[in-house]
Amino acid sequence: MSAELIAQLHQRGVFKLGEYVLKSGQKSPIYIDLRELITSIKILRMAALALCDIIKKNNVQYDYIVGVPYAALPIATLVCDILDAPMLLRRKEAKSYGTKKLIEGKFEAGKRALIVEDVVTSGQSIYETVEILRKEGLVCTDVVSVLDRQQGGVDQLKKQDINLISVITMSDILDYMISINEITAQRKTEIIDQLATPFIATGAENGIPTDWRIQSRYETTQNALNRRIMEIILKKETNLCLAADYTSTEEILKIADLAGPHICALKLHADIIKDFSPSFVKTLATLAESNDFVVFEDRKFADTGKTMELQISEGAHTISSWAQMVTVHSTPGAASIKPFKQFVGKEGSKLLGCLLIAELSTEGTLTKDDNYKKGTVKMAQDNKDVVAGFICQKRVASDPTFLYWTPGVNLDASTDGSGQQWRTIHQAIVEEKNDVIIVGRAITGHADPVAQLKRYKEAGMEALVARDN
Ligand code: 5BU
Repeated sequence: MSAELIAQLHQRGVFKLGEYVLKSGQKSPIYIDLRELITSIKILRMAALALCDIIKKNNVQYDYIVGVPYAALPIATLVCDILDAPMLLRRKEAKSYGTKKLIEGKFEAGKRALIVEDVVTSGQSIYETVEILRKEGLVCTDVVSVLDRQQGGVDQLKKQDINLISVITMSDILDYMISINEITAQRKTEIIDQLATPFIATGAENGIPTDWRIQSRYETTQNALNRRIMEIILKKETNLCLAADYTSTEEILKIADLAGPHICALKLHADIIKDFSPSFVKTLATLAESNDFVVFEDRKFADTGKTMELQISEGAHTISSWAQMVTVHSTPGAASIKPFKQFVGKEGSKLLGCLLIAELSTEGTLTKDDNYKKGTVKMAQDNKDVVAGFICQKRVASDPTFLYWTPGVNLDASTDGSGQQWRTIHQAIVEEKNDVIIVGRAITGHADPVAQLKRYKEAGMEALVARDN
């Protein structure tokens, strides 16, 4: 059954050879995205049947079946259907209303829960699920997965008394690729060796300290903007940046006043404001000072050095006279950074630093390209005095001296229908390892923005603490 599954997956182009960076930041010579499974119910069923097969063959005992969220949920559902077994659902975030339960479904403490996973790398996601189930009193000792990438998952889980059985292993896939002359036996050995090399997801590769806690980073940062932001995060316990995308100064000042206690930064698009004026930025600066937040202009500079120099200091907005931070595209190359350096510490300029845009949140963005991101990171690394960090979707560098800011966050919706892609705070912070969440319409478009500000502030900080402890 597993041989047929491998052949079917291969036919669909699920195995991709190349140079990939996994969620953990680890490099991988092969990428296998089993999420493509769900677009073919036939293959999904085949995988589910194979899972049922190993459950029976190995006489795995269970009272309930639980999928590791989210990718394994459809397959866990099919497994339950085939075995006629009761399913429980693990939530990634507790609901903010009602029962706040982390496990949905009826269960009795002391009974056995069997975990279903699609792909196992280090076993970390499985362990997170097991921990939650165990906290609820369920007995959790067995996991079945479709694919084991052979990256130490089995051993890591063993240490936690969890037994993992998989339908297919990376070796099986590579053997299949050898059999159809896609790779050589030598290449297989190289790939298996590379995957088995222990990985520390931290920056140790660059000899950089590996502590990601804001407190430690605050103590060592050399960058003026990061010092300011981290100081606020620690003092006000908020990693929330509000995107105040209103077109009138009245609305912006109103939300700035309400948001003040809950945010570390207020982000503007000055060019969408109808009645922008020097008195507006003056009032905003007073609010920022009394509430302790940073004023951020999301200008996304991308031009010749000279033009950007004029754009930041002249024209209707004279951005450097009021914004403490701005966004800059890396596309112009070295010109991206130079003009901004001279404004940090310059008389009459409020600029403390900038963020480079490594990856946009929009559907179909061309910034997904790995070389683009690498080039952006290199540019930042060479200019740490002015570049404080990145706008990204996943932490783009293993370097804790930068801060990673991420837009595309909404707890109640996944898209605005105009190309914006939203995901949850847990995903943005815990899974994708960003530091600051940039949230707009989830707050500004809500009937009760203050309640939302509190909700996003609390969830943002909770995720940050959970990620680093
Ligand atoms: P939203 O309402 O939460 O979608 O607002 C997100 C804000 O972040 C908005 O001001 C965008 O212009 C900004 N943004 C973004 O959404 N995605 C990006 O990749 C970048 C900026 Br860069």
